[in-house]
Amino acid sequence: MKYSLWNLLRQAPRGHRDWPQAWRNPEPKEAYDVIIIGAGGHGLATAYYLAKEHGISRTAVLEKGWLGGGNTGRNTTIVRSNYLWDESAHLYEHSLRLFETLSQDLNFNVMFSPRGVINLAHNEHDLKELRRRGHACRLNGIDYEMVTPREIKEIAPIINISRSIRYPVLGGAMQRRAGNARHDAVAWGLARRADELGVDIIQNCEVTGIDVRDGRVTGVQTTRGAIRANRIGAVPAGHASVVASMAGLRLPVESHALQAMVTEPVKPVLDTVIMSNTVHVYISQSDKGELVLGAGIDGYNSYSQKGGINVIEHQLEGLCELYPIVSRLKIMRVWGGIVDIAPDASPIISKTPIEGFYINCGWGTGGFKATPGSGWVFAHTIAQDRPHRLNEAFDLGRFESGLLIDEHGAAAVAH
Ligand code: FAD
Ligand code: PYC
Repeated sequence: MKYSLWNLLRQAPRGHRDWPQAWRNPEPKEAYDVIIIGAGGHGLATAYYLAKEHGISRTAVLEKGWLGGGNTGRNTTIVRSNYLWDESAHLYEHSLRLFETLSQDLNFNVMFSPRGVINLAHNEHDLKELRRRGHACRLNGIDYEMVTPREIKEIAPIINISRSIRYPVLGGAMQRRAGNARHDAVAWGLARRADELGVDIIQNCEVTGIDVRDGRVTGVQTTRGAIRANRIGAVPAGHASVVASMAGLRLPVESHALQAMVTEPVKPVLDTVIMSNTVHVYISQSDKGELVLGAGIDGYNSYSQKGGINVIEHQLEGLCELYPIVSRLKIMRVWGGIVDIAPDASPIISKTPIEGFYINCGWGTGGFKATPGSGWVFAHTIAQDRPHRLNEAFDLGRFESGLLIDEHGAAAVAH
C-alpha cells in the first residue's frame, strides 16, 4: 500500500478500522540462514540490510519482548555525527547519511528532522575539546562550527547565558545537519520493510542458550524451542554480556541505567537540540510539544530499567538554571533504559572467536543515531564473514592490541 496524501484522505472516513498489518507474527521455523538476537533498531536494520544488500532473507529476528521495546523505544532521538576520531566520524557520518534518506528508502516517515545539535561549553576545557573536535570533524568533511553565547541565545531564546550562574555558557559548537528522528518510527519502518522482504520477526521469544559445537555456532535455545542457524548476530544492547556468556564469551562492557524524562506539552519554544556534557543535561522539544530532557548515566551497574533519583535531581538543578522556564513545567514521565558501555565509549561490531557468532554492542548512551549505519555494516560483516572497512576498527581485538577509540568527549552524555 502506498502512503500518499490521497491514500490518507481515502482511508480517513473508515476511522481506525481495517488497517493493513504492518508485519506478520510468524511461528519460528526449525532453521534459518541467519538468526539475529534482539529486535531493537540495530537488529532490525541488520536483518533489513541483509535482505536488501546481500539477498539473505531466510533470517529470524528473535525478540524477548516486543520489537523496539528496549533502548530503541526509550531514547531521546538525537542523531548526529560529530565524533573525534576518523573511525567513528566515518561510521556515524555514514549513518547520518542513511538517516537523510531513510523515510524514502523504507517508504515510512521516520520524521528525520535536521534541526541542529549544539554542544555547550561551560569551562575552558570544554571550549578546547569542542574546538579540537570541530577541527577533526571538518577534516573528515563533517560540519561542526563554534558558536558564541550570543549566537546560541539567538537560536534558543529560552537559554540563560548570564555569566553569573553556576554553569555559565562560555560558547558551544553546532552541527547543523544533526537533529532528531522519531525512534518508534525507525523501528516500525525497518520492521515493516524487513518483513516484506521475507524476514521473520518473532516477538516474545527469549534466547536462553547458544549452541556451540567444535568452535562454531549451530543454533539457539529459546523460550519457544530450539532454532538452528550457522550464523548468529547478537544485538541485545544492555544484555550483551548476558547473551555473549551463553556462548562462553566474556565481553568488556558494563551495563548502566540511563534516564530521561518529558515535561507536559507546551507551544513551540525550542527548535534545536542543546546538550551539556559537563552539567549532565540535554534538551529538545518533541513534535507533541513536550520538552525532552536527558541526564547522565547512573554510576553503578544495573539491569534495572529505572535509575536513581539523585541523577534526576542533579539534572533538574542544571536544567532550571540553564532553562528557567522548565521550573514552571510539570514532569509527565521519567523512564530508564539499560545501556552497555565499553571502556573507550565506542561500539563493538565484530566477529568473535566462535565461528559464525557475531556481536554488535557497546553503543552505550549513543547508539540510536547509528541505527541504520550499524545495521548496514553488521549485515556486511555477517554476510561476508569479514568486517566492512567502516567497522574493522571496532572489533574485539582492540581490547588486546590497545588500539582503543576513545570517544568519551563525543559521547556527549557523561559516563
Ligand atoms: P535495543 O533497542 O535495546 O534492542 C536490543 C533488544 O534485544 C531489546 O529489544 C531486548 O529486549 C532484546 N534482547 C535482549 N536480550 C535478549 C534475549 N536473550 N533474547 C531475545 N531478545 C533479547 N542514542 C542516541 O544516539 N541518541 C539519543 O538521544 C539517545 N538517548 C538515549 C536516552 C536514553 C534514556 C537511553 C536509555 C538511551 C539513549 N540512547 C541514545 C542510546 C540508544 O537508545 C541505544 O544505543 C540504541 O537504541 C541501541 O539500539 P539497539 O537496537 O542495539 O538496542
Ligand atoms: O549520543 O547524542 C547522543 C545522546 C543524546 C542523548 C543521549 N545520547
